[in-house]
Amino acid sequence: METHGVTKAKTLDELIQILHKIFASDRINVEEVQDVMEAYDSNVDDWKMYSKFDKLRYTRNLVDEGNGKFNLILLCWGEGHGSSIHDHSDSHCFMKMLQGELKETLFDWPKEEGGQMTERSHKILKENTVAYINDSIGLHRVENVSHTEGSVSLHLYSPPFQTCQVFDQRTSHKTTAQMTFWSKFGERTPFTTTATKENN
Ligand code: CSS
Ligand code: FE2
Repeated sequence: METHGVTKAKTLDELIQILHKIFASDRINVEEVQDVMEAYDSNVDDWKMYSKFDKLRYTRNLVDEGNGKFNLILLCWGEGHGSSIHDHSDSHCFMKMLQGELKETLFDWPKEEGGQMTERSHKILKENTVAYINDSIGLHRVENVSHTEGSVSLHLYSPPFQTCQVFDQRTSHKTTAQMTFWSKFGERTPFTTTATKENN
């Protein structure tokens, strides 16, 4: 259905179909993507097969590979779980809240190593809203600050990326982090014995 030019997806599958159409084009309109993701009303029945929580840290669960144009990933954040301060490897990052809330803290890119990082602003992302960031906007940290409720968010990264830079808040020191999946298409990712897998 079209309302104010935005196609409203009734299910997550419909949303994925719409996103495939949008990303078939080479030029993408950030506001259009934000609008279609926001228009979808989160329904747990649509995404529960991807929703997997871990006791220790947030999980990354691959939902769709977007014909190679984007990755759609469901992130499950237990109480108190959070990311490092990180960049987005020159990609677009859209974050749709499906359940609960997350705190997003924005940081400036450090000018030099050695000093504390500058916190620019923070906000609480509410259910069904969509946040957007890219490297020209800055860096961020994302956290579930709730002591009682898990949070679930749906992330669209375009183009897809497998590593990002993470930053130490006190020293601004930067390292490269591997991004791994807890599950893919609803199936637990086989355990690998290579280097420590870390979330970002
Ligand atoms: N960078 C995190 C989520 S905050 S955008 C991740 O995808 O693991
Ligand atoms: Fe991020």
